Amino acid sequence: MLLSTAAGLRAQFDADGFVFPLSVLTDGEVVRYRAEAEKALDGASTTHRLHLETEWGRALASHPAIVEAVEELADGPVRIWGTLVLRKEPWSGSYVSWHQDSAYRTIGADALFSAWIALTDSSASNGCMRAIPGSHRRRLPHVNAADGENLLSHGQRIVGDVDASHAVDLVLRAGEMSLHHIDVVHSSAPNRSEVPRLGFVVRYVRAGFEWSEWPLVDPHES
Ligand SMILES: O=C(O)CCC(=O)C(=O)O
Repeated sequence: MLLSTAAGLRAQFDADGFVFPLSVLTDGEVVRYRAEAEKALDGASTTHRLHLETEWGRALASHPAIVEAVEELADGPVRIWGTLVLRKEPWSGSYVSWHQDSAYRTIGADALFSAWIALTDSSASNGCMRAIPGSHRRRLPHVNAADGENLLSHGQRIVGDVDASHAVDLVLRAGEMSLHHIDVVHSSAPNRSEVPRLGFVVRYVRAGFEWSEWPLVDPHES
């Protein structure tokens, strides 16, 4: 993958609907943000709005290395739309069903970019994100089918069978991130290992995007 240039990053993203791995945090930052995320979770599997409610959440979502990569992809300035932490305990059945992020947001295909930042190593054995290359070109019907283990708030899942034969494991080391398109089909499996999996997700929108439900944050003003 030619991720070292903005053109390479965009070409890969346009072709697959995701890019990874991009190294963004130092070891010290991983230790700090992981401790903060664990504290905010307080034993839960998910928590959100951390960029609005905590200083560390805003700092992480505004991290220059992360924002620079997203702005290269967007080819212009972005704003922070949302943040989310997702944790899987060792040996936990928590999973994420196959879905497109657009299923639960009325946002255009070209407006939102997600960064999934690994605060622990994230591998096939502890339930890393999986994505289907090229699946971002078509929006698919979804149904809400929440169950106790699905980490998605409404259990959103694609209707019918998903052909996952070409799915890619987005394997990341702690401190690396992947970027994904709002329409890429993705999921993650339960944690079948003795180590936790912890990810901090930031959703960015292009500057100028109209949104009135909550404030959009300029990462350059943090
Ligand atoms: O963390 C996961 O396993 C899935 C995350 C996800 O669905 C997302 O960031 O859009």
